[in-house]
Amino acid sequence: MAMYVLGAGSLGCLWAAHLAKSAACHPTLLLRAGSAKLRHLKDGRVRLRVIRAERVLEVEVGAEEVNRSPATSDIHQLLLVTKAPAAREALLQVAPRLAAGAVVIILCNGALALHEEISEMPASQRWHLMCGLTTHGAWSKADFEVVHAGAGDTIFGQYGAVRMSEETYESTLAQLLAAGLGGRHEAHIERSLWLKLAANAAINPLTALLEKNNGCILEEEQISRCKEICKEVAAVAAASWHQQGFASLCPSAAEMEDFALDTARRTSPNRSSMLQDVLAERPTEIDYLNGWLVTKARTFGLEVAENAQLTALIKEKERRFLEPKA
Ligand code: KPL
Repeated sequence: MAMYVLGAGSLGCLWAAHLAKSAACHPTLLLRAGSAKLRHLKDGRVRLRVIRAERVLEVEVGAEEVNRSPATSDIHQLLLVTKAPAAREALLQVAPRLAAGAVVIILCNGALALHEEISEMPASQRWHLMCGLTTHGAWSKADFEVVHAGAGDTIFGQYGAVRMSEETYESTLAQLLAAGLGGRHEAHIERSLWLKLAANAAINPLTALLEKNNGCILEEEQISRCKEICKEVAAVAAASWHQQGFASLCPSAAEMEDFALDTARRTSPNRSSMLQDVLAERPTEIDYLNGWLVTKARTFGLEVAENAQLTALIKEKERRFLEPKA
């Protein structure tokens, strides 16, 4: 079965390389129309290099421009690994190629916010959405060359109103798990997505503001900020779950804090993706993490002062490099 990977950044290359190695499916990387990375393609293929400590994995995978054959509905499985702010536009480009009933696996940071955004796209009514979360840390050394800096885990689950058949779900999951990047099915994926959101809401903006690796979250001052952030995330999660009527599965503030600190511990030498974005002067994912929480909190009449302040500070930092200089 062909698995298309939308997004050729660090996570996209990491997944494409491991999927190719597993031979459980044939991955094809989809590149943005007009991407400068297209120049590396030879006969519709590209060589990926993944560096993990002393070991180097080198494999060839298929690669093509996202809208190469716009008139055909040839894509049945799509792993979405773009940056959250780029996901909607990328999906719009690929939409004509997605077959009815195609499985779209959202494996981006900010998956809760992104799932909400994608569900509002009319075309998404024809797709089956799966969500995943991964705590692997990776960064791009060069085009198609990735350093797999922190081994993490990956969890997948069905999420959304349109459910796929058990058979489709099981076969998609088997291919993803064969990649060997950890992974298991989670019946209550929403619970894990909130835990991951708490980890990203704490680690990403704090490391980006301090310009330090993930391990800095384990310093005393940052632990107490992490606690406050998680308390606010848990309050928004509780309000959201209460509205949906199954509040008993909602993770507590203490569980969120444990998860965030454990993630910081396991990925301590890593640069968070937000720190990488800031250093490369790229737009960050803040609107899909703390920014989304602030908006959500408002709809429930809740105050999330710590998350609001972090959102404002990251936006201020972004403005300094994104706005044209006078
Ligand atoms: O998801 C991450 C990110 O950097 O965006 C973590 C898990 C924090 C790893 O760095």
